[in-house]
Amino acid sequence: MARCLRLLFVSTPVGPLGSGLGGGVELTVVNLVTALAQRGHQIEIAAPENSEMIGANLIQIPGTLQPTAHTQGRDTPAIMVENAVLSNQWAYARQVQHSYDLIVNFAYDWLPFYLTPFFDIPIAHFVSMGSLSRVMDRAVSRVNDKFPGTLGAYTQTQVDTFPARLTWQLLSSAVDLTRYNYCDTPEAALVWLGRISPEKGLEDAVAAAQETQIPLKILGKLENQDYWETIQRTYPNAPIDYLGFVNTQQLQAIVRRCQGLLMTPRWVEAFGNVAIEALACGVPVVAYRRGGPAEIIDHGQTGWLVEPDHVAGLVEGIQKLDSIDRHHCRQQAESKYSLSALGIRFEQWFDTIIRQHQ
Ligand code: HBI
Repeated sequence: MARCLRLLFVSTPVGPLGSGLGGGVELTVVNLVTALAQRGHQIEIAAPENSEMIGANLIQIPGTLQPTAHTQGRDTPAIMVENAVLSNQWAYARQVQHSYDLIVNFAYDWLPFYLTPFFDIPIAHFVSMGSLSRVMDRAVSRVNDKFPGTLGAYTQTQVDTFPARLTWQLLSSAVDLTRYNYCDTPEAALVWLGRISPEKGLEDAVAAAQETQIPLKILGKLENQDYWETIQRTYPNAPIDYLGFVNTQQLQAIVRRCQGLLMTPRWVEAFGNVAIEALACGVPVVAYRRGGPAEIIDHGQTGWLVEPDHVAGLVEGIQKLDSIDRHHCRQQAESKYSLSALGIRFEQWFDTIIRQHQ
């Protein structure tokens, strides 16, 4: 096992850890802290104030939250708000950098990529979404050229959205299986998980619920109120039930009792952590064949991959859910998405970066 690493994680600036605003990357940070601490590494996390995480050494950084990149266009400029928590996080990181072997960036923002050459300590950049803007593509490419091997991502389909010449470490994702309880006898209900925002395509899942009249439970951060109200107005007869943003314990207690999870990404979902959370409960997934879910779901074995943006395909997949072996779904989560395997992958990536930097 590698020596004990002293790691500084700099979390996403769009929201405090535990708020749900950071979406899948929050879960990745939580899982990584658990997996790497189990391997003897020391981790501290510089995160926006009001962050909460059991068992983590949090450094609460004040300042204004960063506007989310996934709502901007390809020509959006790099944004720096007044008293940005992003700039305060990186001023702190620069100040304390010599107490660490490696800094790990989880922000999908221009500043940390631009600052990398000005740091003495190496920085690993975990990129949590596909390509969204030219300014970020350029910032990511410059880090790739000056510090090859320091770009990490979830999946091949995600990195395929970036300029082809970049080299990436593919790290996939994981779930803490001890937090998800398998259920063999579901109720007649479906579930949809995620930030309620247009790129997540919730309207298609609601349309499928209206067509099948199977109750659909909806869980996640209500990020876009107008979008949510439009969906409700468009599908007045859909049997839907919005249960808010809940913690993992409450989420799995609801998900495990459902027949299946619906995934309807409009964008190239970098991974889709909700898919492996469902599998960990034995819940099969009906997903658009797009982005991370297309790499995670084994068609016909752990769910059904359907034609993107076609509600009819979702309905067809829903009607075939009971032919999927739920126990096999749990087994796939255990064999492909365990926390210990995640810890080893990241530890090897970090070791390589530190060795190359010396
Ligand atoms: N937007 N500007 C910005 N920075 C982030 O780190 C960021 C984001 N939007 C979404 C997001 N992170 C996470 O929800 C995804 O990476 C999962």
